[in-house]
Amino acid sequence: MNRPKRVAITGAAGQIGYQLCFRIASGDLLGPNQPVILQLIEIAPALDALKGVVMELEDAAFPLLAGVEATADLETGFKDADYAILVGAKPRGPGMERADLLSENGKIFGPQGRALNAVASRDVKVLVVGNPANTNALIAQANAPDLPKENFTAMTRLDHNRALAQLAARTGIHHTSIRQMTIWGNHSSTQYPDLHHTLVAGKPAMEAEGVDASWYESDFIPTVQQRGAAIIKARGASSAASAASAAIDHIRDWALGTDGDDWVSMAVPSDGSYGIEPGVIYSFPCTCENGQWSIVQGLEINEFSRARMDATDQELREERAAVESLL
Ligand code: NAX
Repeated sequence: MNRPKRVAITGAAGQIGYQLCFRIASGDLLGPNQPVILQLIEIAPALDALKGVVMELEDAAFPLLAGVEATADLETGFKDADYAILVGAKPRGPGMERADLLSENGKIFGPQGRALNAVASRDVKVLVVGNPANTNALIAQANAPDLPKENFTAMTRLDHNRALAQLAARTGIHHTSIRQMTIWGNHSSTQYPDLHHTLVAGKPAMEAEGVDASWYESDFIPTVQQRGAAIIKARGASSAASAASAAIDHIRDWALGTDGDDWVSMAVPSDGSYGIEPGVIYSFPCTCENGQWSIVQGLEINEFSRARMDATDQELREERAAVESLL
């Protein structure tokens, strides 16, 4: 058996954290031959609830679970972590402006970045799920100067998977036969789900049965952008199992590699590719190999896409400006 990998999760007693713990302990993150140690982090008032999660993990007797720790102390929780999934965040309260939300979250992600910098594995791979995820990742990254900048990412994989599901439903082709889906930009309503490079059963998605410009612009794009709100309306609670599943997809593909000529959507530090502002954490089409992601290069960008890619870039620049003092 391999040496156990340490996976830290913040917000571990919350609804996404609760799903993540059991999926990871059962081997869904790193495969059936990789033992894991879970390092679960919560704020002090949630430690009792977290104790219950630990008891359930013990009771599940997972063969791959080599240990569980539960703590409210960041340096204990991130010690030697190989992976850190940052889920706990401050939700938007009534009347709260975006700038307030960003600065409240800065108070969480700044200290978390500093703790990762101090005690995590020097190659810790970080995924931020807690919203506003892209800019929270930027804050954590800025506070961890000794760690590789490219190891700080944010989650748009749920949006990617939602886009696959919508296109599969429209075309009647199973999502496993759809490749090269792209979400550009911010995990917010400005995100741009792009079908211009997507293949459905090997053929261009924009020419697939049931797909035309009107459906794409007036139905597909807004449905993907607003799927989170539709789930809240139907379930009375925000997406949890699908969000945890997407977080697992994100880390698994990053660690173990993407499939052949397919790619995935990951929010990563922009290197200026496709004219996007360098430094912002922007969702690009990415391939992964040997634990490293790379942005897919050379895709042709038409005018329609350009305008939407720039709008979501603009939003990320504004978010960055709003948290400048924390960077
Ligand atoms: P919950 O409110 O169920 O759980 C959050 C947990 O985080 C709570 O148990 C809370 O005690 C804990 N927490 C808060 N501050 C913390 C801190 N400083 N350190 C450690 N733990 C802390 O929320 P849940 O539904 O699990 O959602 C968590 C976050 O994911 C939210 O910010 C949400 O907006 C975000 N999402 C992001 C998505 C994405 O695609 N990027 C999709 C799903 C989800 O909406």
